[in-house]
Amino acid sequence: MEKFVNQRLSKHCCSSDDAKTTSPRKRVKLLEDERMKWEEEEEEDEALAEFSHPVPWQKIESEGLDCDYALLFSKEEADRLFQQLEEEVVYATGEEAKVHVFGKLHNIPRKQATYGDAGLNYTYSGVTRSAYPWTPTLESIRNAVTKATGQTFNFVLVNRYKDGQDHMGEHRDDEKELDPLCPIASVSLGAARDFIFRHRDARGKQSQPRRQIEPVRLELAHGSLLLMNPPTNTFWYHGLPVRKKVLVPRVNLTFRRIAQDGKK
Ligand SMILES: O=C(O)CCC(=O)C(=O)O
Repeated sequence: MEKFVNQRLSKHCCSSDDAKTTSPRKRVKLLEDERMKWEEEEEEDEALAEFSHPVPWQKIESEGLDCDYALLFSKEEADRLFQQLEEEVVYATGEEAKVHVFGKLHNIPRKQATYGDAGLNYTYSGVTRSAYPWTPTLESIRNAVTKATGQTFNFVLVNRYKDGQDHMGEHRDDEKELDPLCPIASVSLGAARDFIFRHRDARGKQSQPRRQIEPVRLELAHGSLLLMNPPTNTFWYHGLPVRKKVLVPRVNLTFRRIAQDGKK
């Protein structure tokens, strides 16, 4: 390693002419500057190596839809993370577990929790939720997602589906406080579930959809990461339909970046 460092330093640094004309003190200074520059380059290389962590990304595209999908965690890692989340996450109860639809409070067909950086709020489905401080497991999953994508996140919405009866209706995550340039990173643990995107212009009555655009159907596996890149959530709704044959639970984490004016 030292040999390599020296080779790189001598390549960048003092030619034999420099060596003749530069004072020893100045030469030491030059060498120090070069070493620091080299160390910075080395850190950048390491960071890039992390982003090119061998995640076998799969591209999913359609008109205005841009997603990346990968298995981020091995089965063993995903099993362990699922168990840890079952112990750590505190889900909302009572009024906190309801959403506003057409002016009325409704129970939601799953459990929810919100975690994130101090002072962050998120408003969706007519309710505002503040972030609990990150748990160790949520923070370590967030860091793994950042390593794999190069994106940073300050908030996560946790959804727990006890079985295939629990579900989520079609919606777009297009709230104004979300950073529009940041993808939403969705990590799934537990039961594999179907996940369906529908273009906003193809919604409406089945008999008369406004435009014929095929829905995009995925199965989100245990340990998977789905990146919904902009502008996907402008044009496409997504939802998690009922699947009566699914008998085991699933936990989904959607990591988001809330713009700082989303703070209290
Ligand atoms: O559970 C899922 O995969 C869907 C989650 C979702 O759509 C959301 O959090 O907005």
